[in-house]
Amino acid sequence: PPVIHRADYRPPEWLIPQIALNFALSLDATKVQSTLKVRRNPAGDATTQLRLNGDALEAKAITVDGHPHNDWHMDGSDLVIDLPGDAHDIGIETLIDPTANTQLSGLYASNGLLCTQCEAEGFRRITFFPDRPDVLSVYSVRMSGDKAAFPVLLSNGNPTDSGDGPDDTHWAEWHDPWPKPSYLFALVAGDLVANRDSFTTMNGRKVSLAIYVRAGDEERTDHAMRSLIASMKWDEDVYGREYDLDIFNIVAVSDFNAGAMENKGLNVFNTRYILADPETATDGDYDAVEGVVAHEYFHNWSGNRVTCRDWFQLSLKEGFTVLRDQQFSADRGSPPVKRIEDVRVLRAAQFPEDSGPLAHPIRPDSYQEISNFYTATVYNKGAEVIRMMTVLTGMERFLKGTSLYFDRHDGEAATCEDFVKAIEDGAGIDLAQFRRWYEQAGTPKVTVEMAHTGSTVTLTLTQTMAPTPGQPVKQPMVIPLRTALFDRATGQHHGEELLVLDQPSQTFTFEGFADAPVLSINRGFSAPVEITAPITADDLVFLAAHDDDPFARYEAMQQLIVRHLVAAISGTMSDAERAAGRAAIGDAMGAILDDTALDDLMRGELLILPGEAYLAEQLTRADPTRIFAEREGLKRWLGETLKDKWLALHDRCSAVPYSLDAAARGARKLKTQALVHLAPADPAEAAARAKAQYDSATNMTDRQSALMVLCSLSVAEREAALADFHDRFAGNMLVIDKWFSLQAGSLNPNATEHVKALAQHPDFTMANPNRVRALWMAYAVNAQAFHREGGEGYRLIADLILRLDPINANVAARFVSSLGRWKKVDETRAALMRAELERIAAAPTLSRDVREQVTKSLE
Ligand code: B3K
Ligand code: ZN
Repeated sequence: PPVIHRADYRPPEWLIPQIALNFALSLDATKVQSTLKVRRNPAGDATTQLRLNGDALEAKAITVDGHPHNDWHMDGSDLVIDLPGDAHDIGIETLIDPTANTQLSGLYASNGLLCTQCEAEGFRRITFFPDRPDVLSVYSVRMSGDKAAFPVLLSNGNPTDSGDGPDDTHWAEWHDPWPKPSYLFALVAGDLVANRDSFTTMNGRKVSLAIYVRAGDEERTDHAMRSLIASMKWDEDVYGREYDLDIFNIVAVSDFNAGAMENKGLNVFNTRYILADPETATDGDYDAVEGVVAHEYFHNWSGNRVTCRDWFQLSLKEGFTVLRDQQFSADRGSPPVKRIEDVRVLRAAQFPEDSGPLAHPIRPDSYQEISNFYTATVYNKGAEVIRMMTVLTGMERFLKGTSLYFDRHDGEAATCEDFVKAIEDGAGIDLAQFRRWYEQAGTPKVTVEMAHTGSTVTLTLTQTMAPTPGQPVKQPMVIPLRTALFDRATGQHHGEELLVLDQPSQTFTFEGFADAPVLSINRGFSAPVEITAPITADDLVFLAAHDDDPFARYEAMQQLIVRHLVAAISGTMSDAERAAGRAAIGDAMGAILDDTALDDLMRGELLILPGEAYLAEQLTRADPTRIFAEREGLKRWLGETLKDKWLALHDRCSAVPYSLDAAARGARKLKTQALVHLAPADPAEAAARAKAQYDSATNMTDRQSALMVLCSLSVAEREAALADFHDRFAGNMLVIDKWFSLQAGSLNPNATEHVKALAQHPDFTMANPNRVRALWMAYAVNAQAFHREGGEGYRLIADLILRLDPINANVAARFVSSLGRWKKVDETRAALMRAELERIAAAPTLSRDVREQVTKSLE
């Protein structure tokens, strides 16, 4: 497949100021009549041909300026029309089968509903068009269809007219006044009910809000509606952004490749990010709904009003919008807890990307299939890069920069460079060297040395960055590190300072220290880097108890455990060292369990053990089952050693009644931590408590965590609870997805056997991405099962990829990275993983999506 390079960007040759679309809707034969006003782009290359992208489309009838036109041909899947003049009206008819569209890109059917997903290149599966984000058009849409099958007809913008047609049909017309790229087009037709509300904007515009779902689901949309209203207000208050249409609609569909989509005025969501009530959604689900609703709403400015020039600029909208939704969620809840959660995601999902075969800068230089670049790097690291700008400038100056950005580029298709320039101009900062964060892939490593002479402390910071594919040599980055030096005696620090490392190596001095201080560095995770610093285990225990930056407390706890486990996994640890290491961790955890000044949500964060993926990142090459065994061993030891405290904690928290406030959520989080630590230490006690918690649960958080613990144990209560859960929620597929995930992601030694059986369960289907992810993604990240000896886990995932690829290439390609980690595991496993990648590569037909990921993973 061809490689597309960022450097090859050319402006479009033709512009399409207006498009009118007329849909004759039907589940298996929808007729699309498209009328384009095309104008030669003065800034484009001269040509007499108009190239319109298509994908699996056949052109039925083509007219130019109202007359049938024969001067056209197909070039691959593109339609190329010869045009004599500078301005024409083009008419094109296509016929599509939404039911046969299992890729869920373009126009497809989901349970009798018709809906669209056009980002990135789905519009070309609906009609022929210059399907690139820098061609902005005003859309007029007309839909007609059977009244009973499609009582609700929605598109972007405002409804302008509607009426009845012949033979029990009806029609509706919509007009979107804001020019937009084709990836933001949307249409929904089906039998839906709406939860309605309204929002009055800062300038007094009343906006009608509606969340459309299947009948029966509307009771579970209140949280999403509250989140939407809060997002609209927050974007006004913080970024000064007002909504710009009279209506804002959201539709929830159960078959969806991604989480949600920010189509102008008509967001389409995966049901899992809309529906929530206490009985069926966990606290984590509530947070996810709030975060994704906000994210899509925020795209109205960061993405829609200012869009991307080309797909290499994806992080322009995604990194910035992730930062915005993170800031919003922090403001709505606990800022430090939110920061810790975001860093945990970054370390678990993005750091491995940066150190693996698919590493790419947040602004990639090339791609074969753009769908493969909706990654943790573009999204989450993209957000970290912009967050560093806020660290360097302060929020107030940063917001001057973003206001300038929105003003300067409103209505345009912009680049990452435009964004950086606007921050430079608006915030008054030089980001020349900082731009390397857009250019270089990889996670920088910073090594710290500390010297103390007289009353002077000297810190020497050195940065390095490992080579990544296509980037053998790296240039030094700008790394802002919030730093404090603590007096051991007083437990206080001398004021936080921002150290900006921009050389390969740099020295910073501090005066006034009679004794060598304790170093607290990268506080708040001010830079997305790995730090190696001379902080003893005692210092980490000190920081875990005393640091006034909550993130730094968490980080000290993580480092204490990471260091211990890394030494244990590497086999460089004596029994005495193991005992001493465990004792230090046990003391620190005991102190956290006893600390009355801590709120329970934060306490929960401090008690969570570092994840296996992050541990693997710390090791050049490791046996994943050793990582698992050492981590479980420590958990068991903590369960035994602190048993009374875990039991007391579980008792205390079990007495807290259900509510969504922070204290009650904190209590639920701690109940889970208590059971998780007790399970390996005293399975009978943990099983009894988990069963009681399950049986008396009034909410999904308690029920799911109890079931997770039961599921991990080989106890009698396990089967009964799983059967009860399935019966209780039969038909509610979002909850059945939890039932699949719990079993597939379980610590249970028979997880692989369970997964193989579940793949045959009547509730499982390869046609639904949520179901596929619930079972198989949970399995692919379950290290002890996926990496089981003999390579069965690898074979199962390779089989899945091969079977899923023809059905849904986008989702299939997401599974390749699990096999692509072969360089990080022992050689026996590496060979087995490679063999599976080679088996996939040898398949006679592969999608571009899977082909690109597999080829890169084998290099
Ligand atoms: N912009 C969409 C992503 C769609 C995924 C396309 N493969 C969701 C989001 O980031 O808001
Ligand atoms: Zn987004």
